[in-house]
Amino acid sequence: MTSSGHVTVVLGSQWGDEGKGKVVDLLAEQVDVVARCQGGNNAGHTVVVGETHYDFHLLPSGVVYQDVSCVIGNGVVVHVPSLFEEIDKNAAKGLSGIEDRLIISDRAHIVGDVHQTADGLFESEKQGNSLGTTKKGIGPTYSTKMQRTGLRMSDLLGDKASLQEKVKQIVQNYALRFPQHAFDAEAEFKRLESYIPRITPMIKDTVLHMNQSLNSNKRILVEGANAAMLDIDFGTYPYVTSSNCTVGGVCTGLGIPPTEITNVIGVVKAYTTRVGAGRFPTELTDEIGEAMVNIGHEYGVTTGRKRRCGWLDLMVLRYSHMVNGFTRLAVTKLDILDTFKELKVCTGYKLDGQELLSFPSDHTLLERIEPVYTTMKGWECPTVNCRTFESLPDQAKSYLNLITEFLGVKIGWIGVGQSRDSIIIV
Ligand code: 2SA
Ligand code: GDP
Ligand code: MG
Repeated sequence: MTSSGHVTVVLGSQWGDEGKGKVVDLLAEQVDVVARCQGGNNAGHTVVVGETHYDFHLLPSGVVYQDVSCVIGNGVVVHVPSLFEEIDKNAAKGLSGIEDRLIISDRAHIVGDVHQTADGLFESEKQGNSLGTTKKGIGPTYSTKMQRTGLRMSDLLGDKASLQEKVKQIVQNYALRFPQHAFDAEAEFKRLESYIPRITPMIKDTVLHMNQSLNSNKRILVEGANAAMLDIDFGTYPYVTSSNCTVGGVCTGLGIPPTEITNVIGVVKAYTTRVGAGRFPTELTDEIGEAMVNIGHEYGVTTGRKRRCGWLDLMVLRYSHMVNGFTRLAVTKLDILDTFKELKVCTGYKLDGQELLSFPSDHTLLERIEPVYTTMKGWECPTVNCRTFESLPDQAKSYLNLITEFLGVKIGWIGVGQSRDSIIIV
């Protein structure tokens, strides 16, 4: 191993949709490789370049740069027809040669249609207690991976009879679990078989590729999906996704050593949002929360679902920083707060009158937590044209300084609009 480490990681610090796509787009201009390490097409990452809006789900957002090579790592779960659709949609928008510069790990697990069906069935059987998944088959696919009955990309390259047998086993398991549903193992196999000619050239040993890239001093950017509070271990379990969205997922999802990671950028939305079920302590169910939804256009990129909004929660960020060790923060959507008269920031939690030192593991406690707020005056003027920290209104500077001081991490970027150039580089 001769590399000195050139890996920058971009991670969501809250409940997702912080603007990771925009931050990756900004940084991808200076790198050679952009890689996804976990999640699947539950993710929805937006990149806005001039008049063109891109929404990426499986493709790393760096694909907008023609000279960047893209990696879908072993930790990602891939629904192959959705990937093809995404490639075609973006080719129609003018991104050329995607298939020539995309490689997919031979160890990545395949999301079958059967997993997506099962996701929907598990959700409907929970009735009022559903998790609010994206129904993209993420949980069921990671479950089969852990049960060691999953299908991997390498299975598409091998013996057809063995592939057919593996598909049959997975489908039969779900047929036993959901006898009311008509599953068709043969149709599932035929569909998978039909993807083989197109997907085969993209399937590679990405562990070797990533390590060769490191050894030849290539600059690598890792694009995290979902976020710390949705992490299967550290998030608000069970209202979480099924992968490690925190920094550990980078190593296990790509096969690169932790010592190669030089920068960990935490993307922080200037307020809090959450889509799907599960509580968050600073949620606003009043007109202020509704104003955040409307001004911030808070609707899911994958499902179109409305995102719930609330005040910025520094207890969440401190916890997220404990797990991830952020070296810099990218604060996004500051402009969405431009019109608010007053802003609150959560700086502590109380439970039965006692101060909590960290984020609790028990989700049921979240409804009893009393957030301790610091109230600040809003800046009530546009920030969209600000391009330096100094040019921001004083109250906005104080808001950002509070984040830095509370966490002890510097802010490197401040988002003040959707487009690529609406950014302050500090
Ligand atoms: P899943 O489908 O099993 O991963 O769902 C489990 C929980 O994880 C949440 N989740 C997300 N939260 C925010 N953004 C996500 N991506 C899309 C977006 C979401 C969308 O970018 O807007 O379009 O609705 C995402 N993906 C999963 C999910 O809401 C469940 O709470
Ligand atoms: P991701 O999943 O973290 O990549 O975030 P999403 O793309 O799901 O959602 C973030 C939304 O905020 C997208 O519509 C972005 O275009 C938008 N966005 C990102 N940064 C900013 C910003 O600084 N200001 C504004 N107004 N919008 C932003
Ligand atoms: Mg998103």
